[in-house]
Amino acid sequence: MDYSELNKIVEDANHIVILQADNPDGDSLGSALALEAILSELGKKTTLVCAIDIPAHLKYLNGWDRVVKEIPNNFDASVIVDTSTESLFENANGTQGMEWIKTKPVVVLDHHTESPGISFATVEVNEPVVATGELIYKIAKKLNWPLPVDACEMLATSIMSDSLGLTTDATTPESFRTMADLVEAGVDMSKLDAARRELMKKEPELIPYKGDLLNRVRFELDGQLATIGIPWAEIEKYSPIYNPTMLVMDDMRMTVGVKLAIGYKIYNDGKVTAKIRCNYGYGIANSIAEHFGGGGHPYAAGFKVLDGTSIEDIKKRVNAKTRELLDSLNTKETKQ
Ligand SMILES: [Mn+2]
Repeated sequence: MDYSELNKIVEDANHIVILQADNPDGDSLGSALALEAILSELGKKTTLVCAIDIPAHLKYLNGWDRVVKEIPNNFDASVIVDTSTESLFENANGTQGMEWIKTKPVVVLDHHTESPGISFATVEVNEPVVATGELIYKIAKKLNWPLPVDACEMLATSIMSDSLGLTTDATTPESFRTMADLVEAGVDMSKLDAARRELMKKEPELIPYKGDLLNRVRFELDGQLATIGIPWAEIEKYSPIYNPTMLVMDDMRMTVGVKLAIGYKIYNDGKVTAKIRCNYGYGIANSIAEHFGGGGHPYAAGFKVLDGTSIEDIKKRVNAKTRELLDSLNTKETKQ
């Protein structure tokens, strides 16, 4: 791919909107901020837009507070980062701003190669790299775009975020080479990581609460499934400062014998939500979630039950389904 069409759109535009979907993460925000730095260096005006508040854990990325919720009314082109799924623009779809986007050139930069695509895109660049940040680096090199060190920091953050520190399946030698180039360009990984860790620090009251939660973890299905239940009083008290389930999810998964962990939240109106996380080799989260009307990925999925079924009944049905799915995995293993 020569990126010439993309280059032409950027060259012809003065004011470029950089758009993230409704699920901002380290890659989408890092990519947006990197593009902002690169395009500014090219003399362009940029506006960063995301219809959803930037989550607290991403606020160590300098510039997150420049992201606005509304699409401006005068600009020349837009760049959508890290998505090729129109339904992920639920909050913007139907707004006047989104109509403006559709009347001007739209560049999509993404790495979700299985996604349906954006119907109103002028140019879609969707390559099987580990992060949109890696793609932007590749394009910047090819087009001789400037790469100021703040842009490099954001690209490094994108890559480390989506590759979970260069450890996922989708991480390639090229991802490592890109990271090496970025470090050579002046990115200080220890400084970036210190900033991220600072933001991960927890409020003191969460520490004894985490102890309570750990005491309440149940091991079921012969220790293959770890579960935790969070009642409404705790959701109300702790959710504003931390997602209770996530306080113990990693501990549950990092237990010998455990193949998956499920966190249930029981709301005051009877609603029950389940968050499912699976360990490597046991990617059945989406199959469980879909059985109960939810969805997600093999290793991370979730569902909601709104019809008032009791938590005990839900757990019984989930355990039965989980047992069935784990058994069929075992059968497959034996056959090999
Ligand atoms: Mn991504």
